[in-house]
Parts: sequence; structure tokens; C-alpha cells
Amino acid sequence: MTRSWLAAAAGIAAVLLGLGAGGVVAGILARAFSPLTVVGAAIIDLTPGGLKEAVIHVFGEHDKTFLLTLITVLVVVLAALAGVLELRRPWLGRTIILVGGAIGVAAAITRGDATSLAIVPSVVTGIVGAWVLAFLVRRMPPERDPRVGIAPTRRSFLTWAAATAAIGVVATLGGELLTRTAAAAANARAAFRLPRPRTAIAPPPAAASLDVPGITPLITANGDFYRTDTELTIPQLDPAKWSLKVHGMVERPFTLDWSELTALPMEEHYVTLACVSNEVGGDLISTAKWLGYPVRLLLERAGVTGDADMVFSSSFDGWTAATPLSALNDPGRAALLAIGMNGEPLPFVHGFPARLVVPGLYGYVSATKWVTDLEVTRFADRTSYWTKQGWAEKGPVKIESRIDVPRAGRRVKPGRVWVAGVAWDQHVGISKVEVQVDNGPWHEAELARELAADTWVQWRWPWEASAGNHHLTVRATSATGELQTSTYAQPVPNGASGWDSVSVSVAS
Ligand SMILES: Nc1nc2c(c(=O)[nH]1)N[C@H]1C(S)=C(S)[C@@H](COP(=O)(O)O)O[C@H]1N2
Ligand SMILES: [Mo]
Repeated sequence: MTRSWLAAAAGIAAVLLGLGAGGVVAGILARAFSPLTVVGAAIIDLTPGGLKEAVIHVFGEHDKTFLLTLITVLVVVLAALAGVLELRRPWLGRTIILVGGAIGVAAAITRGDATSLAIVPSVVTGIVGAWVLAFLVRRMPPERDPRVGIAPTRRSFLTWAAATAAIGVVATLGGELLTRTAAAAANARAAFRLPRPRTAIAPPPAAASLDVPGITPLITANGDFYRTDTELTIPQLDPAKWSLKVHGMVERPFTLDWSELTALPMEEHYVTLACVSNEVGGDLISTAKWLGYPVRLLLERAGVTGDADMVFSSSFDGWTAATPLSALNDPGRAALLAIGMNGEPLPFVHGFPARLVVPGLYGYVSATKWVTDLEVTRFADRTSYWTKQGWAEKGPVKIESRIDVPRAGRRVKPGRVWVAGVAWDQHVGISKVEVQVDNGPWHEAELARELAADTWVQWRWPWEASAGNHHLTVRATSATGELQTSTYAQPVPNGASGWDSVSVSVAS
């Protein structure tokens, strides 16, 4: 009898720890996929409408509390049962816990908003719970021996079980806290309406896009926008707790909070953002319409002093970038503290609630996401995250061009074929793009209308393709007459260079 009670306690403690571990993992993955939540949601979905209404009728707005209580009681009973059965026969109890985890996995998969990570918390719960159960049951005191009284192992077992349960409870609370924080951020983002810009920018003219199947769209959809950062999990900042400190070599340091920022007159600009890690022909480059407040005006308000030449921006977790003050102060360059991307609040991966966007500079020296601090300082005094790792201190974007179609290695039919792609030299602009077939002459391509000097431009050239294997190469010339160099350079330390080329076979 007593041993059965102890085993039941072991089962409950093991499941508590399993749920706690799953809850923490769910919290870190920043999605509402803790095992109990997904199972609860699945139960709600599976409950027939009539029964659902009856429950709501009886419990009113406490219907969720009722459901969670029900699940908790059920879980406790099953956990106790698992403990008792594990004592009778090894693996029997563990199997119950693993089946519980599997139910969580099934429930997670059926959630409409499930990502590939959604099953992880339930897997963790099952494995941790089963493992801990075996661990505890192994430490159970032996059958009571009337000659010895209380077995000495009993106390140590109780200590283990109590510690396990306590850690489980703490972990569950921790996981819940993490999940709530993420939920608060998600709710705030969903409820936030972007302020109207002081002057709305015109939509891209039709002539800025060329009609070629497979060419990169002029504006990148938020979901397709490239992503580069050092975050293991996507930060979920609650704007109510966000603020930006502007300080350092300034006369009037100040802190800006979310309501102050969003009340400022905003500007809209089309800007192509590029990563310094982008290879020749690579896709770590995208274009969006950004909404934000000019950094220049923030700096004006603070009053830059002395021989400052750089702004050291930090994200909430300490990632840093060093941007030349001249680029931020230039009235002709739309360096923004951005809050909107293509008409939406910034997506979480792209820096919600606020980030920097500076035309013409690679992201690692300028585009701080989740930005919370701007320190006016000097290049001589501070070194940023990537510069410490050996990347160049200054990161102006290099002129580049890319062939999007035909894709490398693709077979095409002889005759008229569009060779097309994009070219960029942000903040300078592109004046000419040329295409070469094999080692032949350079042919000038048609350029789409420039959207802005800060964005890429589409180009196309009609090729009369003859049968055989061919090699296509592209090169661009900037608005100031600079010809893109053919000298190949790797991304390290200050960006790739060289001409993009593709091989295609032409056959009917
Ligand atoms: N906080 C933070 N901001 C960051 C980074 C980062 O790792 N952490 N990466 C930078 C780099 S290297 C680039 S290229 C751009 C990419 O922005 P995106 O992910 O929105 O495309 O963000 C920049 N901002
Ligand atoms: Mo980057």
C-alpha cells in the first residue's frame, strides 16, 4: 500500500518535471505550444458544439479555467497511475507518459498555426517525464521489512521526489512567464496600427517592374525578405516596455518611448537592404517600403558635440553596429528608425518594434533590429559586433548585378529567351547593365524605371539563343559611371565583388 502511494507520488513528480521542461521549451521557442495548451486547444476543437455551449452556459467566462482544471486532474490521475504501474512492471508507466507526449505531438500538429517546432515541447515532456519516472522508481525503498522499520532509502527517495516536483513547478511557472511575454508582444503587434506617414510615398510605377517570368519582384514580400541575425530564437519585445536611449557625445541625452516615437511625423522610403555575407549571385538582399522617423532628427534633438564620427547602435540583447555619423546626418539620405515594413508593423524577425535602416550601407554596420540604444561616439573608441570578428569597420554596399533568369543549369529552347535580373548600387543608382554571351560582345540591357536611387533596378535583355552550351555574364555601371569590377572578392571582410554568370544548355 505505502509503496503504491510513493510510486504514485513519483509518477506525479515525474510528469510535473516533464511538463515544466516542455513549458520552458515552449516559452523559449516563443510560441503557444506547451503540451497542456495544445491538448486543451485540441479538446476545444473536438468538443461537439452542443456540449461546448452547455459548458459555457454553466461556467460562463470561466470555461477555460474549467477545461484546464479538468485536464490537470486527468493528468494528475494518469501520472499517479503511471507511477503505480511502473512499479509493477518497468516500462508500463513510462509508456503511459510517452503516450501522453505523443498525444501532445498529435494535438500540436493539428494546430492551424503550427510550425515545425510546435511538437518539440511535447516530445521533451514525454521523454523527460518517462526518464525521471524510471529514475525515481529505481530509488524507491524496498518492500517494508518488519525487522528494520523505515528503510533508510525512503527518506532519500522522498527528497528526490519532492525536489523533482519542486523543479517541475518552478519550470512550469517559468515557461508560463516566457509564453505570456511572447503573447503580450504578439497581441501588441496585432493591435498596433501604423501611423500615417507625413507624406505618403507613391506606389511603384508600373514601369519600375519588367514583365519577365521568374525575375525577382521589385518589392520583396515580408515573408520572403532575407533574414540575417545572431538570434537563436526570435525576440518578442513588448512595445510597452520598449524605449530608445539617445546619449553619448550629445548635449541633451534623452529616452524615447513607444508612444512618443509613434506620435512623431513619419516618412516612407523604398530601400534595398543587403547583407555583407551575400555572395556574387546570392539572395541575401531584399527591398521593402519602410516607414520610420529620420535618425538625423533624433540626433538633432540630442545635439551632437565634439569630434564624434559614429553612432553605436545596440539591440536589446547587446548586438551592436557602428554607423558613420555622416551617413545618418545627411539630409539627402533616408536613414530611418523604422517601425513599418511594406505597410505592416515590422515582423518580429525583422526587428519589431523598431530597427534602423540606412540606405547604401550593409546591414552589419547599420541595420540594427530590436534597437534600444544609440550612443554618439567615435570609431576610435568603440568596436561593433562584427568588426570585432574581423569584418571591415566601414561597410558601404558594393555595386553588383545578378542574373535571375534563366536559372543556372537550366535547359532552354533555342530562339528568343529573356535574360533578366536585378542590379544595385544603393544610394548611387544604376545607369547601365550589360550582358555577355560566352566571350562575345557586351549587349546593353533594358533597364526598368528606377524606383529610387536606394533600391535595386530590374533589367532584361532579349537573347537569340542558339543550340549548345552557353555562358551568360552580367555587369553593371553606376549612375556616376563606375563599372562593376570583374575582380572576384569573397564576402569577408567588406563584401563580395565580381561578375555573376550562369551556364545554360540550349536544346529543342
Ligand atoms: N539585433 C540585430 N540586428 C541586426 C543583426 C543581428 O544579428 N542582430 N544582423 C544585421 C545584419 S548582418 C543584417 S544584413 C541585417 C538583416 O536584416 P533583415 O534580417 O531584416 O534582413 O540586420 C542587421 N541587424
Ligand atoms: Mo549581414
